[in-house]
Amino acid sequence: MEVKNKIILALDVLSMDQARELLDEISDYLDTIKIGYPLVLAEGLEAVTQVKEEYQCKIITDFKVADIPATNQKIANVTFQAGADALIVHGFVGPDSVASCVESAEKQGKEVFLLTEMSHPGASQFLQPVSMDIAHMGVEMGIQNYVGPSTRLDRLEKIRSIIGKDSFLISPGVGTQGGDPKDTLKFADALIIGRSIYLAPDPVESLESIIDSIEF
Ligand code: O7E
Repeated sequence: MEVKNKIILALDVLSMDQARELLDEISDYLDTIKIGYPLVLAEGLEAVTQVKEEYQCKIITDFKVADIPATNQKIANVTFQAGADALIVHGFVGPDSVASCVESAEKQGKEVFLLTEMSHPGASQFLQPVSMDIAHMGVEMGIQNYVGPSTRLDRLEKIRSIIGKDSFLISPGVGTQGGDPKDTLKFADALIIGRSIYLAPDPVESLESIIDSIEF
């Protein structure tokens, strides 16, 4: 997946009015937007369809899908039918659950991102001990796209070494959670950024300064 300016906006606002107000200002800098539970629970799955159509961008839906295969497949089918280009899936549920999303994606010409380790402090307790195994599982399954934390660069580097240089790795945790954009891009292909942009007093200025910090 190609990502303009190597930045994926985490559109974690709670209404389409807020989403449009933000995107009217900054959409020229972006071509890939992540939409997850906050906006979809507030406005419905139509939010995915609307943002994609109105701003002509790729949508990665972040439902961190983590159910049995049959349920995962229904979630994936409905999400892709709403226009999502990619779906983020948890790896800890195992290969059969992940495979059901991959199957749905392949049928519809869409993509799956496998979530390995998360960026928040609590991820160290249960997820971290298995996150490299999840990355290995992804490689065995032939998965191309991964998510890993910008808040622990030693772990992100390990994930990159497992999945190989040709896989596509996106990384949340930059800015508000403490990760550094440029350092993260030593290992990741693109950053997922939310609050540092949408809570900034001037989102355009914030986004431009992140882009400058990546380029120079
Ligand atoms: O901290 P922010 O505001 O820049 O937002 C980060 C976004 O990335 C937010 O939507 C959050 O839910 C998501 N995220 C993490 O912060 N950490 C993770 O480990 C994983 C995700 C995520 O997006 O998961 C799927 C990619």
